[in-house]
Amino acid sequence: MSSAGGLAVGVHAALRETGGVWFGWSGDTPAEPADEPRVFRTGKVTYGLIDIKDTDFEAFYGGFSNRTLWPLFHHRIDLTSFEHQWYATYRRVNRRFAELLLPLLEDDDVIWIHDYQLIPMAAELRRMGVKGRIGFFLHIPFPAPDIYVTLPWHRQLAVDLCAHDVVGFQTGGDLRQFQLYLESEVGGRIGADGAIAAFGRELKAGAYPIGIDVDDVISMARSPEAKRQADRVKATLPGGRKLMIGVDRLDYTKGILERLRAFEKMLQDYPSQRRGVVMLQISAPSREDVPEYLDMRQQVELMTGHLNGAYSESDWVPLRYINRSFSRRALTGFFRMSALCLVTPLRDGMNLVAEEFVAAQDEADPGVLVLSRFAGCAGIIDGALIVNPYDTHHMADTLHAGLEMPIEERRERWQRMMRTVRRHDIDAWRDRFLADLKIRPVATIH
Ligand code: ADQ
Repeated sequence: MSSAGGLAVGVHAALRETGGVWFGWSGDTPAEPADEPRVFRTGKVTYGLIDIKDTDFEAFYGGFSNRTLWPLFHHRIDLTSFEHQWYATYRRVNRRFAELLLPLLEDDDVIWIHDYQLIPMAAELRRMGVKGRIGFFLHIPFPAPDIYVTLPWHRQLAVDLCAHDVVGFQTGGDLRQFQLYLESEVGGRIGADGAIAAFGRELKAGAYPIGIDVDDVISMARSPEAKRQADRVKATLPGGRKLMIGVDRLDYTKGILERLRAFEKMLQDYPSQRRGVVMLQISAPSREDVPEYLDMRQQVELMTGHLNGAYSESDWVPLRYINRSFSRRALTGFFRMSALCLVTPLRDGMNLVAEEFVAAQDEADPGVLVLSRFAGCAGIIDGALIVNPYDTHHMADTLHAGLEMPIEERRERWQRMMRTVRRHDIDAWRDRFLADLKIRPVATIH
């Protein structure tokens, strides 16, 4: 897998073990897509991959998915575009996905659909006569109803969500927003255990926080490749200089600018930290055809230039900014040698980087996690230093405190973090969701 992204990492880890059919976009956008999926098998997983027509791709993916649903669901109405033609294409592509999946289905198949690009797919399958159990998991946050209703098609997408048997969200907060919307806008009713009655259907909605494959990350972090990568960085940090790290897709939801501002403020307010610390920000290029991402990249580049220009000395540069993706092994090596990791999204479904950082640590000398309260995983990980990324002063103080934290406290916090990351790992997520999906809801609402 070459792209940096939490969905692919998480879902692959879950499927590798149980086996099943992975059905999705091939990554290709030809002028004349084939009429059937390309099917092949690797290990226990059968892949059915389909192309998206070049002329549909822009509106479906770069348009409705990433310039309408993505910003809106992350509370960025200011960056949201509402285009009827994008929406029409989004529905058409979802119908085609359903049509191409249909011949591969057997009667007792359980279908699990992932993320905001495919909200209407189950409703299309139902229209084609599919009666089996269908679940949906939303990897990103669900917005507050006041924001969600700015979407001209909010009702239609809610009907689509309710065509599933189980709808999963990352956090209890996301689940509540969805329930509030159904109750206040469309006369839906909420029963015990997440039961919902809406649009003439009954379903279950729940919170299923996604996690990581903890042992896989541990073994990557201890691998020779991770060590080699870490040693290369260590060789550039003379005299016990500490490394702080940030790793994300270059996305405006990740709070990268806010993080850099806090780093600058820390250098300003705590001159004793200067020369003693280097920040490594690794931002994988993402959605580069979307103009808002280009803007974001330019702002980060400007800020990097400013920060290094203002604070560097002849033998010390505070910020290393890398705009490319690394292998997951290399990342775990960097995590393991870092004294502190900054995960500061303005809004984020869960955030797997935070969990990967925790799992990659050396338990004898673990690093500190500084975590935004707006990451879904802030409700899961116990032991991180929680910050508000809009509060630059407090974040700067927290960075200083994190860098100075005594070893006993680091160990104690890390143990708590690791316990919670393990309890909510990828297997727990998959098993809980599938257990709910495979049983018919017991609670009915009248
Ligand atoms: P993402 O927004 O992509 O995921 P995240 O959960 O942090 O965010 O997952 C990113 C994944 O990509 C991690 O496994 C990370 O290691 C990898 N990655 C990030 N930057 C990288 C880089 N520079 N090079 C290589 N790999 C990199 C979406 C939602 C999240 C949700 C996940 C899973 O936005 O909120 O947690 O799905 O549901």
